[in-house]
Amino acid sequence: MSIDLRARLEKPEPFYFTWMTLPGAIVAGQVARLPYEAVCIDMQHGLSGFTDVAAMSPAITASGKPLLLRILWNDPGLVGQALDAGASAVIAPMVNTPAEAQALVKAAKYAPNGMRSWGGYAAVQAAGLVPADYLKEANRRTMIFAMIETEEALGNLDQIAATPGLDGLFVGPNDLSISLGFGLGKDLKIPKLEAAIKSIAAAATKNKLVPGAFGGSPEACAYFVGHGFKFIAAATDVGLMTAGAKAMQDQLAKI
Ligand code: 3PY
Ligand code: MG
Repeated sequence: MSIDLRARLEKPEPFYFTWMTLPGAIVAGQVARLPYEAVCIDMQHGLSGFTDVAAMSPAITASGKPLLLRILWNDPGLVGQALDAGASAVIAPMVNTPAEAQALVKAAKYAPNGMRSWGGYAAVQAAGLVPADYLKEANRRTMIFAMIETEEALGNLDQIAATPGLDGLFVGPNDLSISLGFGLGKDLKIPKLEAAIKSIAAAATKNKLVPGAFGGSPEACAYFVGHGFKFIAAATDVGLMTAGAKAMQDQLAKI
């Protein structure tokens, strides 16, 4: 059974996780053994489909670390499917309006809080509970993050952050930077972009939400932690492979 993500995120220490773009249960099991606290499978821009995720989920949760899923789109069917696959948290891209944030929460919660449909057998197994106990626990255990990554979402930030049942906000720095007209989010110090990122942290704190962000490098992680973010995608699988190869190549060049 994986750790209780919600209880862990009540602690002040940053929570760093990996971001998987590659499919495969063996790769997932290996990534889960790296020194990060959880594994997120990216179903929006990564290569994993639902059949891949179904096979990767037990390989990740067997390590005791939570599975997180960035879904393809904020669609109620995809939210339910991600939770049914055993995700402890769903990260939904491009949540731009309060109505979209409400729909996201509604799709993720069993009645009376929402309209999640029953049938999450992989989730029941991953939680190590009998079905009736999973039903009682699921609304509390599973966490929902809305990605704030457009100018439109920034305009609706206070209302999105006030959505009952939402657990966190998650910055997509690339899309946010593109949406604000600055291209890929390489320079997080551009004043308008940095002001937007600060406003997202402030909205999360005001509404007791977990502030999250896609980092992807030690520098970006330091930046986000410095701005009060806690739930951070520290590195992608391909990024770690590339960095490891580069570090070794630098050593080999010295032989
Ligand atoms: C973004 O930066 O836009 C993301 O969605 C993170 O991959
Ligand atoms: Mg994005």
